[in-house]
Amino acid sequence: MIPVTVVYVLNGPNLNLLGTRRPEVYGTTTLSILEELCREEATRLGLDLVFRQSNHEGLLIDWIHEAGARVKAGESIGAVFNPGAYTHTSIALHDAIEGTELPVIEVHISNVHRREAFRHHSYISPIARGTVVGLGVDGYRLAIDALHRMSPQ
Ligand code: CA2
Repeated sequence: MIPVTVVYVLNGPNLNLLGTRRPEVYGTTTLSILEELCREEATRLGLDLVFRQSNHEGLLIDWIHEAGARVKAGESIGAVFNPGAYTHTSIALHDAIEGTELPVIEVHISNVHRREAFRHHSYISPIARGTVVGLGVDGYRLAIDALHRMSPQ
C-alpha cells in the first residue's frame, strides 16, 4: 500500500468555541464543520488530515514535536496552525516550531491587525513559512493549499 502524506491542522485555546459565540468576529462555522472543510481540501490534494484542538500549551508543543518528526520521516508536509491567544504570548511555541523546523502556516480567522494592540504581535510569524489573517475560516483551506504547493514532495 502507498503511504499517504499527512497535513496537520492544529488549533489553540478557545477555538473549540468557534461558531457558538462572537459570530461578528469569528463567523458561524463550528470547529467540527471547519474540520470537514479542511478534510475536503486535504482529500482534494491527496493528503490525509490530522485535525486537533487543545486549550493546553504543552499539548500543542507535543503535537508540534510529533508533526516535526513526521515531516523529517517524509510522512507529512507540515502544519497549518492557529495558536489562538498563545500567538501573542508563547515563546515556548515559537521555540518548538524553530527547534523542530516544522513547516508552519499561521492562520488567524479574524484580522488581528484591526483589533486590540496586544493582538498585533505574534511570536509565531517570524518562524512561520507564511501567514493568513482575516479571511475567516476560508484561511485554513488557503493555508493547506499553500503548504502543499511549498512542499518538495
Ligand atoms: O483570529 C483568530 O483566529 C485568533 O487566533 C483567535 C483567538 C485570538 O486570541 C487571537 O488573537 C486571534 C481566539 C480564539 C477564541 O475563539 C473564540 C471563538 C468563539 C467565541 C469565543 C472565542
